Amino acid sequence: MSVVTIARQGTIAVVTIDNPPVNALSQAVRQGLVDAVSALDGDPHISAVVLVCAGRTFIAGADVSEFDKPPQPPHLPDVVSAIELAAKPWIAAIHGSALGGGFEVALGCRFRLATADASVGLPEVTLGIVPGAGGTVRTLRLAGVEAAVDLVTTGKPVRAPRALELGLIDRIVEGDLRAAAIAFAGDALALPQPLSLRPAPTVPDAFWMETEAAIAKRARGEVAPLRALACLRRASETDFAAALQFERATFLELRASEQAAALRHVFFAERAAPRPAGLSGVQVLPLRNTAVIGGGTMGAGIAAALRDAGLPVILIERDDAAVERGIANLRDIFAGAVKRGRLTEAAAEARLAGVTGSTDYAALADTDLVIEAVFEELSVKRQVFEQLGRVCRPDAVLATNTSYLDPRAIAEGLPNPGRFIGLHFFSPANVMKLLEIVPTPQTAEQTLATGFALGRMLGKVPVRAGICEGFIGNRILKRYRAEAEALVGQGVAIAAVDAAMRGYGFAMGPFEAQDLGGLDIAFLQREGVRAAGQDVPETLGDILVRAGRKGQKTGGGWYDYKPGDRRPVPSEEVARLLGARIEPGLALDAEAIADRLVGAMAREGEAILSEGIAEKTSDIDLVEIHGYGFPRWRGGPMFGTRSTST
Ligand code: T1G
Repeated sequence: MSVVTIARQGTIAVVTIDNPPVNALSQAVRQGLVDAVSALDGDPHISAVVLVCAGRTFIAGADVSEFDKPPQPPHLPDVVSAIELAAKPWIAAIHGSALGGGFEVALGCRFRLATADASVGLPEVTLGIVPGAGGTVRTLRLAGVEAAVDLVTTGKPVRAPRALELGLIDRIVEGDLRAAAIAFAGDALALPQPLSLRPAPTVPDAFWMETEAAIAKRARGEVAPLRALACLRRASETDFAAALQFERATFLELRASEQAAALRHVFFAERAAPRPAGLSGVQVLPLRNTAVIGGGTMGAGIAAALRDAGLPVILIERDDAAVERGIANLRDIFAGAVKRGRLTEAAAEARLAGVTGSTDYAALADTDLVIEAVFEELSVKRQVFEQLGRVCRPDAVLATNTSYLDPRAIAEGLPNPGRFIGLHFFSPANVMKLLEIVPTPQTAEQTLATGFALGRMLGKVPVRAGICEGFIGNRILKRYRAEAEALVGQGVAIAAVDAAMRGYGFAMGPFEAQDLGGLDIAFLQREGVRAAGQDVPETLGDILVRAGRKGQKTGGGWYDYKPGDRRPVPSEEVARLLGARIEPGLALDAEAIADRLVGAMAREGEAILSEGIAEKTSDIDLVEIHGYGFPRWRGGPMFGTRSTST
């Protein structure tokens, strides 16, 4: 079955691409398009051509799975040029997403029509590359410099209404897209000039200088956004052919880069994570209504995530005042989304209307899924599950959001333990993508599959984790922090460690991050383990917490902070407090510091893998990227040479 077919309706030809799942521009699709141009240019009965796609979306881009192979002709720039300079005008009819090469093909068409919920974009920089088929050169001529810079260097798609405002599309179509496009093509069209023949807009040098500085600050070592900007400047300041050649050369160079390989690794790992091969075909339990026990920061965040997915939520707290506080936390979350333009007022009200506050567990008699998010104390959690075991249906999925306690201890004595599972959300739970799914040995496969189905419904990156202290992410975080403290103990300055990890691509170094989150959280966790009789050596962080230095919230932690100023200042008190524990003498440059810390993460990842706590290295990479800010364009601690595992 050809992936590109031609139908004729009067004098209008309809070229349909049908290449599931997302009509990616495989070699066969590219060849089919070139053949269609030849066939239709030679057909005297045809006056115009409509390009549509079958399935759920317009062309989603070049076929990312072909990037590891040498490019095969016909090359996409030639395909786009053939369409653009065809004797008959082509009209792109866009539904779903026209992304990357898909939007570049649409830019080769004389007109672009789209459904209201469609989006267009050039996400290439998110894959470590730049557009490779005229996206920078044509977008700049179509929508101007600033719009092109925003679209190309951020990689963020725009929805049809915004695309129409920017001139990226010509019309939003209601109803049947194919019919509307055929009707549009049948009108006497005043044909605009092909984009390749239009003059390029220019801007003062200062614009490029300022934009480059802003992107460099945001990119933190990621290469593609800056190279995309260079392509756009070429597109503005040289002729079309020269700019197209420069763009193509940049694309081919970056396509072979380590950062592009890392970003492709993450792209495919993210798409594999929500559907583990071992669970395909396992029946999922119903997820129609939910409940959250605990309306604090985590509980309210989880409830907000459930509401964002359209699921009704019963929010249970211990008394009316706590219920009110929980509802108020939710109201604040949605109000913040309205303020940031992510929700309308009406949508925020609807989110809140779907939450029922209660102190009565009997309200959960017919709830499909209950997520416990109460204080991180075993006896408190066990009390919650003792009540849930009494009032909930035997097939209701009961989950704990614990981050450090053993789920087996929490579920001890629970009737029907097969329906119990750990669902470890990361704060803020309605924003952070990572969800660690932690089955106990008694968790039924159906319950595990339901956990992943919930992850898909919430738009999370779900990763299965085995039971150990800290599961995958917090266990690696503990190792990362210990290695950072070891460097300080060997004489490396605290600020040098943080600067090195920011230079590696983290938003913050390990010590700055602890000051922001609070040193006392991990301190209390260590104290709990000590109280249970385990020997946990005193850490440098313990010394600081015992001295009252818990981080920004106490005016000082690893650093000092001036009142009202969150900028970290190296602390003489810290030097005094830790002096006895520091053997000066180790001098490491930033790269060596980063190698030490990322190497420690990778070694802990190897242990996690060998113990079966994680199923594959890419899962560990996803945990670090989506839970702990590991720079995405580095692929994760296990990616590439850092991991010896397959
Ligand atoms: N190539 C190959 N496979 C792709 C693909 C692509 N571009 N996009 C998606 N898939 C697969 C994906 O792996 C999954 O496979 C299935 O399709 C459904 O994807 C020359 C060089 C389009 C918004 O970056 O953003 O063009 O797991 O789960 O949530 O300048 O896919 O089912 O086997 O994500 O509905 C630029 C990437 C490429 C778009 C749909 N294009 N894709 O989201 O489905 S570079 C992109 C997406 C380029 C040119 C350059 C999303 C989507 P499987 P999914 P979805």
